[in-house]
Amino acid sequence: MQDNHLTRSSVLPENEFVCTEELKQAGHKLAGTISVGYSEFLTFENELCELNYKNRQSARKKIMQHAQIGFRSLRRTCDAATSIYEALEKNSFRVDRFGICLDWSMGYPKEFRKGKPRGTGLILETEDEFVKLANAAPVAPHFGDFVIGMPAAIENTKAALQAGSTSIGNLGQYFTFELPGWTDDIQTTEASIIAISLASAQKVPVLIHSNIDDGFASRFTDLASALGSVLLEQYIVDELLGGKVSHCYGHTFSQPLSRFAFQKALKSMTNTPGTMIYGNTTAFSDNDAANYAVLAAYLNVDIQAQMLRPSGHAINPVPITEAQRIPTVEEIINAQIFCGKLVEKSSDYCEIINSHPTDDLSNRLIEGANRFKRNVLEGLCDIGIDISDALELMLSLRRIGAKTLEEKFGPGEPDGKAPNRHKPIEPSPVLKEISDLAKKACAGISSDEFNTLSNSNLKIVTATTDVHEYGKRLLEEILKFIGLEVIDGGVSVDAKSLTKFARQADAIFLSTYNGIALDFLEQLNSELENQQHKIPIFIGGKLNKVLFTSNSDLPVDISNDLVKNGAIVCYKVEDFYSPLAQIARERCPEQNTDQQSV
Ligand code: B12
Repeated sequence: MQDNHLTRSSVLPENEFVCTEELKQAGHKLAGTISVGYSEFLTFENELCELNYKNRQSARKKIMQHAQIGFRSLRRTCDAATSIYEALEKNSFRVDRFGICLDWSMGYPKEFRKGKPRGTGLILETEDEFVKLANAAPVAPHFGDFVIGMPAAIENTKAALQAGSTSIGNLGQYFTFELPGWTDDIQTTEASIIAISLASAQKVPVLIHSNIDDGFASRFTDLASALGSVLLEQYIVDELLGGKVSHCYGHTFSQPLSRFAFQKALKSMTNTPGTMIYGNTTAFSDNDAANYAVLAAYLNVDIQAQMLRPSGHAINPVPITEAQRIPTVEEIINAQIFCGKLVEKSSDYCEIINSHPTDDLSNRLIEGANRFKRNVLEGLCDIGIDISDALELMLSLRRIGAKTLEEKFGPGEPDGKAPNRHKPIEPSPVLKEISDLAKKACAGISSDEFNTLSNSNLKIVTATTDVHEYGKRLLEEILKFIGLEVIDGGVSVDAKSLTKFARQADAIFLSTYNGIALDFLEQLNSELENQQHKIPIFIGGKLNKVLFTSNSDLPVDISNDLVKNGAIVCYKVEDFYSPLAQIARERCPEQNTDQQSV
């Protein structure tokens, strides 16, 4: 939705929807035949569900550990689960839960999956494979992504429950993720409501997981809005659908004080234990030693927060190689042992911490979050959205999107100069990180390139192939600094839509991370050829792919293939300066001569 003037017909032009009550009933009916299956973890721990386990450990102030596993093949993932569990046990540590990273192609219903773009994640073909994976070790299986919130929500939730999982997500993804070629957001919403109702009608509580960084949080400019999104999801899942939503945050929380305060605020707003706190992975670079410092820094905040106020979240030591590639089993084990030891060695830090500044910030966040929730619900009600109807509310939030939601309903003081027109209660650390990166990159442009480009009138369309949009935002900041016109080609675009934007532009800047760079480029080239539009394509991000012929299942670099297909490959933003300046010179040789003579 581009239009900032909200009306019911601009948000929900359809006349009527399936009644949410019917969807809830459908979920409850399914619960008559689908129930939480055998679980190696629950049997080992003598518990009925992960929620009970989390509450038990929190009461003992025992800090839990989460490990994310992200390989393509089932065999490799099962072997990894067993080895990680055993290695930690041998070292007297415990990995409490495994985050299972399904591939995004798993988000399509099975009958539509064939031929769809694949990322780098795990693909499970049958329900038995879910069971095998979930029980590869006595560790809680967390089906965190591409289950709830996706078109395949019902079938994937069924399989996850039957595999003994009692923590299933990811509602955050519902609000922001697009599957290429899938436009039926009503089906996605209906399937998600049925899946949430199925999970919530189980005999034992099932956590409806939501990673807010996958959702609106990473797009909001204010941490109070991010916390407000937690309240809105609680309203939808707990109040309207009778479930138990459980939140994860962390990727983008790079400042210790706000990371700590956010945990406190979150804890005071819910009785349901959180799933996990994600690592501040945006701070990793290609320097291993520096990455260990990043790991220790964010883990220590999370350890102290859990010691002071256990919120049931497991903490997540992300392997230090994560920014470079999918980590190996050994790297996951090292990070887990590092974490276990850090917990052991940091037991009474909270005694030396002055918590007043965190308390203040936490209170400001809570106040702002409540205001945001109120503003959103009242604002939607005013334009005729039935906010007591989960389907209408979910669909409206998704279609309106983070930017407009914050512009319209942001909790801070109105401020025309602020990015989303409100002065943030507490600015999201992402804003500062991107602007720091932009400043650094701008320092690297030569005055000749700067002059050539800023006088060139080139128009650049920026876009991403998937949810990762920081690279795009960074590029936009730099392009605007240079004085070039930016056309927003969108986030998670498909090749066809991008081609439309490209017609008004002189170059495409594409940022891509999910292992589909080559397939996307081939489609884009063919769309551009159909339109007989020749335009340079700059491409950057994570330029890899899991090859069909691979026997390692790990993604390999495909930069050379991208070059063969005509793209200008950029490993860092600075790589675009010289080739773009060259394009500017070729387009307008006179201007170039003028400049040289200045
Ligand atoms: C932040 C992040 C997220 C956030 C994104 C938030 C947002 N709104 O953007 C969230 C949490 C949502 C997320 C989700 C996922 N992520 Co992620 N994510 C990352 C992370 C930590 C940082 C990427 C980033 O934005 N960096 C900041 C940018 C500014 O820096 P940069 O990437 O170094 O880019 C530089 C250059 O490449 C260049 N550049 C980038 N693009 C372009 C384009 C042009 C034209 C030019 C000139 C330059 C340029 O500019 C930068 C500065 O020089 C990386 C790991 C890492 N540390 O890199 C994983 C990573 C990219 N994610 C990954 C995965 C698998 C996922 C998920 C599929 C996981 C899941 N199962 O849910 C989902 C995505 C699902 C989907 N449908 O898209 C993998 C990709 C695996 C691969 N291809 O090998 C990574 C590498 C993590 C890993 N090691 O497994 N993620």
